[in-house]
Amino acid sequence: MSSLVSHWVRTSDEVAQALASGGAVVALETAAVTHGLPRTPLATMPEFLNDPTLPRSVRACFGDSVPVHRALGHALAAAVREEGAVPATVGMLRGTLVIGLSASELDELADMSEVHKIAARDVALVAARRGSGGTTVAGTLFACQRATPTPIKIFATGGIGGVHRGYAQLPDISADLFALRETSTLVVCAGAKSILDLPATVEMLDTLGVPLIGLNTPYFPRFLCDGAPPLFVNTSVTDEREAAYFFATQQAFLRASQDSLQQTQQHTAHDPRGMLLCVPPPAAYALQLDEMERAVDEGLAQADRVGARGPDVTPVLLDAVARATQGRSLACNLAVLVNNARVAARVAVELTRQVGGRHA
Ligand code: PSU
Ligand code: MN
Repeated sequence: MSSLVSHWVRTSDEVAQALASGGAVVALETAAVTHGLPRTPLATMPEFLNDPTLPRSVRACFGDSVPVHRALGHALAAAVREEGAVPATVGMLRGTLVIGLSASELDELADMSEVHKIAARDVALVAARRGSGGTTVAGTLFACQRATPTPIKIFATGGIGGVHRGYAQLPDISADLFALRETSTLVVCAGAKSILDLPATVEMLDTLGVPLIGLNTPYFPRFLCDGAPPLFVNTSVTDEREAAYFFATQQAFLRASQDSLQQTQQHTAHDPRGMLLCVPPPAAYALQLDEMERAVDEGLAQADRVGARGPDVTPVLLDAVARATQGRSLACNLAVLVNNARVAARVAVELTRQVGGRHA
């Protein structure tokens, strides 16, 4: 099977074969690899390395001398495989948007000194210069829709981007939010990153009409902190099977309504297409809200000092928060990313089992 659509977008053979046979596939982003994590080994976080709840194949990725960011891509792929799904790690290598990076391609991306942070807008800009980089949620959703022979339906990340604090002065709103509305993909996340203005982010998701489903929680999680009032999801499900059912139903509705629109020759570009499955951070790692807020304040001051703007804001904040929490935010960030990958894989497997799931 030739999965090469063009030299701009390439779906790996393994991912293409899984998609062709209706198998479980989970897309993974790489902006967290290239821009979200320190490029140093995990030695300072023994509690994460020794966590008995992690599959051995996942823990094995974090060797003593492996930089965290390099280990992460492998760990997420391993977590997805443990649950019986095929990982489709997305990233750009020398101008090609690759859907299903191999282990060596992942290392290549992690080791590059000049990497871009690629949202949907940036895909063509970076490709034009044959550049490389990690895809954000928005960039990865762009890729999900263009996978061959069928789009990828399930995608795992840590925390999505959203409305930044101080948006009234400077409207920094992540392209992730708009991509979520436009792409027919279920995104598994721990809500939006704690560094954001979360009430404003939830309002924006509401305005855009992105459905928020909580996995065993009524609250919209705060990435590294548990959810709490007044931020709620729209509905909550008890397990991955029910999450898959909700998503399959949304997709069936979309197909049915598109059919009837076509029959009457109407067009609409404004159906909400995506869905957010919100998973709280694993309890053993979650940070307290007041501690998180103090750390974010330090991060914001730091971002201000270095004059961070645009795509640089999120990495600067994440780094400052990690230092302010003595690395505990980092351990939690990793736990969240791995946990979400596992949940996403279980949902993907459930989706293949459910009637209509295959074509959802
Ligand atoms: N989740 C993490 N770490 C990260 C990100 C998500 O645990 O670094 C990345 C995602 O790729 C997300 C991006 O799309 O941060 C948001 O960046 P911005 O606010 O510039 O849109
Ligand atoms: Mn931004």
